[in-house]
Amino acid sequence: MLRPKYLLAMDSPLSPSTLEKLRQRSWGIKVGVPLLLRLGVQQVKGLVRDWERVVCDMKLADIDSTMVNTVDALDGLCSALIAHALVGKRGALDALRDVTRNLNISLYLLVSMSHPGWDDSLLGRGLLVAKEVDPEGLVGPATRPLIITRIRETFPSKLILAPGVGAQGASPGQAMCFGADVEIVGRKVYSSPDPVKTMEEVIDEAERKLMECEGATARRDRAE
Ligand code: NUP
Repeated sequence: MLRPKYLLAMDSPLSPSTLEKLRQRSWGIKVGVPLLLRLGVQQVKGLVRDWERVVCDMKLADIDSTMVNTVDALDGLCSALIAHALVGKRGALDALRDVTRNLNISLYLLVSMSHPGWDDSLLGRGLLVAKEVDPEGLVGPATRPLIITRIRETFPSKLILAPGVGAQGASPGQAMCFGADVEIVGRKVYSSPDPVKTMEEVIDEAERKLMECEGATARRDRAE
């Protein structure tokens, strides 16, 4: 079995040596507004230079020209970019779709959020917009795994990323059991006294969970 895939949310800077050890254990790194405001684009670029996947979590939700301008200002930092699906396609995500395609940046659309106040009556619209825009991936809440299953049913073969593991209460591996490909973990790792050990523990726990749920699926399939 492949090791569970983790995207490290680095919302607070980690030392280059710790980061290098985490790189060897992670699927990718996610950077966003707090880190970019603290360090600036060029310094962040230096920090994540060796990472194959750098996901810029700008949660873009604006008109077309402002979103395109933001991509330009990111100056080649990102291999993937997160935007809100809810802003819709015409006059917004259509231009972002074009510019990310031209620059070979993956576009991940956020269709449901992990915090308690998010209203999932909006999910239908988010999924509809995502169908129209055809992103490379979707972002949905590890904290509500049944929503992950709905996203998976709508997009059987697209990448699904799930934030909320650790500090927000989702347990490692749960979202993957419900259909996510990659789980996102931030504070639990970067605020730990030993981030590398904590990341390993998270991945080990996810692996055990996945073995359990894949075993359960196989038993169910045999019973049918
Ligand atoms: O719905 C979302 N929830 C969420 O936490 C969408 C996100 N992109 N995130 C991001 O995932 C959030 O901004 C943070 O960078 C990361 C989760 O971090 P933590 O709760 O594991 O510290």
